[in-house]
Amino acid sequence: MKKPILFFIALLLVNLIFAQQFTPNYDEDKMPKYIVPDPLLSFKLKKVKNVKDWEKKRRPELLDIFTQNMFGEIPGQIKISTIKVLEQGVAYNGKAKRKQVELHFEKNRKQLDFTILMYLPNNVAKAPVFLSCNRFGNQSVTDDVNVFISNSWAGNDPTLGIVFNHFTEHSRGVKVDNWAIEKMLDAGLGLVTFYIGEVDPDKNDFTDGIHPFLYIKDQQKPAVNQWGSLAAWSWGLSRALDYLETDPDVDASKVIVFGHSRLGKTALWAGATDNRFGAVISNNSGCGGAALSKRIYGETIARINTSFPHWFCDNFKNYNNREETMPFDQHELIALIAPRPVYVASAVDDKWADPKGEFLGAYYAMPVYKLYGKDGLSSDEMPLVNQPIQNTVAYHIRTGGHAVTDYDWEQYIKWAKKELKIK
Ligand code: GTR
Repeated sequence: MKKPILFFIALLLVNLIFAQQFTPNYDEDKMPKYIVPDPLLSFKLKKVKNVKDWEKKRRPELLDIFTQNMFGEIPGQIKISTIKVLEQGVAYNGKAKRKQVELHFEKNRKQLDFTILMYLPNNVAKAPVFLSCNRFGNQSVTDDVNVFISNSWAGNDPTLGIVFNHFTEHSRGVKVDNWAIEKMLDAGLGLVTFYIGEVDPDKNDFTDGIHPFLYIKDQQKPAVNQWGSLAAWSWGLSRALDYLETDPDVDASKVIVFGHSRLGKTALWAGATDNRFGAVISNNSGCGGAALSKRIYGETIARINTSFPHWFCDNFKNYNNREETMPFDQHELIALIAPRPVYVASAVDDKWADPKGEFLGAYYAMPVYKLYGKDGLSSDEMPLVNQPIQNTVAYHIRTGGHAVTDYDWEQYIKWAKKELKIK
């Protein structure tokens, strides 16, 4: 057998054994001693003293390290070829304008389109909006029968209405509880969403979705420093924003990019890479999101790279079980969003995502926000449960488990209105 094949088989075996043996650490006393890298100290050990140093020197080197070693770079540009408004109507008892818009892409003899579902408050001329991708199809976020069933691959799950890898009518509304659409509308905000599977199906296969658009010659998968699925979904969020900038019914300067869990990681990356997003919300984003990796609490880098080898670029696997060697950590991902408002939220029972690590991720981003004179978290003590801190950097931990609840949305709406001065 050839050496690379043997190496690959050995790697597979190690990963399999590791996946079976993994027992998460949930004990603060068993955590290693770790040093949180100073976001204001450059890799050449130069201290950042002002916004100019940050923006010209430190921010670019941090963005680069996250790009090359974690999320992966996008090796080219893919722009929207055509926009088609598929459908428009009225929904939620007249409270909302509904639009379904198809974005079409063509490159490298490939074609792809994804459909954006929008609900905009009927009484607002140019609506601020929450923008998020979704995991179970546009039809899953609402009971509205006029919403098209998202097309494209989805993992089989008859309980969620997914049969033969496709959504069925049974999947309509299965996730309504996660999307407080009427609360948003009542507050004068809209929701814009699209299904991640139409951009890049959530599986370890890079022959489908958007990645092949930028392959050269016989390339089968992204190179070690090139985009994984999270970066692809975040690319989708930026293309959705390209469209929103052309929609006269939307205030594109007030687009709040939101995501839960794997999509919380995606939202943070979108906010870091695209400064047109007005604000960012990470709900229970955990490992690879807001939680500090160096704590080794709950899900770890080796574990996430084993369960979801396609989410990050291959270079990220260099840190499997080697968190102490990382010259960066997740608070610096949050710092890349500064000075724009960012909200990190956790849930008490969501230990896998490391609530304290998520809080500290937001807390240690503060020096950069302070450079801009922005307020946030003033102490490394976590706030009490259900007692949000809502400054430019905001945080809450609520009762309950890994989910997006009405409580979460009530906080996000209140905070977004204050931070983005929405009337
Ligand atoms: C988990 C994964 C987490 C989180 C979650 C989700 O299995 O370990 O990192 O992203 O999935 O997205 O629901």
